[in-house]
Amino acid sequence: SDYSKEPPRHPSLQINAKEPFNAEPNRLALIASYVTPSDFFYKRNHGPIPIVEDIDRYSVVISGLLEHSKQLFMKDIRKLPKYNVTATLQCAGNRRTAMSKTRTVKGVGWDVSAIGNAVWGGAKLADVLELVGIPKLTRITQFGGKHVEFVSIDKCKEENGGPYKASIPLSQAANPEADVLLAYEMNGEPLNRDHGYPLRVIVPGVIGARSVKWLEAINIIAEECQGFFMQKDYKMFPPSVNWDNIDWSTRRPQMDFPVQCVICSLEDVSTVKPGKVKISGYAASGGGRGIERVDVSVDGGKTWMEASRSQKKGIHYIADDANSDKWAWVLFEITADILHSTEIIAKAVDSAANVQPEKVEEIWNLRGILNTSWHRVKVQASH
Ligand code: MTE
Ligand code: MO
Repeated sequence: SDYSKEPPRHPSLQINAKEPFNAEPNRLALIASYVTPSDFFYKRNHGPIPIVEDIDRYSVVISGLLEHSKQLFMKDIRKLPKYNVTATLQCAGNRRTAMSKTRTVKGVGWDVSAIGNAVWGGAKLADVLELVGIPKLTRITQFGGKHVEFVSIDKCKEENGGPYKASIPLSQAANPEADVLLAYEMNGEPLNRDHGYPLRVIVPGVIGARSVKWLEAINIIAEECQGFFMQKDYKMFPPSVNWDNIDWSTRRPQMDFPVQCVICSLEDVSTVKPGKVKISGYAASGGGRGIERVDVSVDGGKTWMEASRSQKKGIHYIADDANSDKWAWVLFEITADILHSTEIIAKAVDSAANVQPEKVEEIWNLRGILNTSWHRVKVQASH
């Protein structure tokens, strides 16, 4: 594999793996703004970053269970109505390092910043599919039905040098309200190479692994994608499953991400001056479920206070359904008196009243995905 032509990256990123390049911002940089600048947006790759030089010749071919396949160039995709969707992307491996502390798991280590919130600009996949004769759908059916597979141009070791791929149900892909995009912009700029230039899929509310970058082909298929990252990775197993008794076929590929909440204003462990301490971070849930509440404890979980939430930098209103971005995280904040050394905990509740597991042990899994356990940081009070 050729890693000699990687794009430049911000020097402050914490690099978790060099080749393929995997990096995340530090905690404070992550919550410095509601919309994450692309420089500070985590980068999660499985191979070298592809180079697309001739943008006029770049195309996406749609084929499979269709009467006629169709080749779309960038100009065809740009002709479709453009949508800007604010959506949080989270890697299923976010907070894996902490899960590994209980019992070792396999995978790239991540602290708490394998997540970011961006404004993605592009065409709705539902509009694109209409061009090949697939009518718009308005209901999501989870079982049965066809699937839409996304194939990239990158080369991954796990696919024996083949491209990264993933699929979602056709009922989601063809539903305009699911806001699945073929995105060519991130935060008002053309996508950069790390994030999928010139075109990527964005599947809001779903683990990042299904938002395929450097899209080259879309296949309409009868069964879900059989690629490595759908069938042999990114599945949630119970704690009893280990590498000797694993049967990948017993679980379905993970799609929606569960409710998550992280304190970013403090490292574990932090030293603070006794007195008022600001505690802030992010909370997000999958499937378009907004955040209903963020609870913070400064006495190790004995008592809880509700934090304020915001979806716009600087304006600290409690977001209500009417003006909240349903696919996006909320930033939370609370100021508390910390007089002694203690453990600070944050946990969120989503709009379906889903809560987070208290202990990481309860959700430990060998691939180290979906660590959504209560987030804890120890603070030492000292003058
Ligand atoms: N698409 C391709 N083609 N190759 C990849 O390695 N990684 C996936 C997804 N799409 C990947 C990909 C994973 S696991 C995640 S979490 C997101 O991209 C990360 O997107 P980002 O690097 O833009 O943050
Ligand atoms: Mo990921």
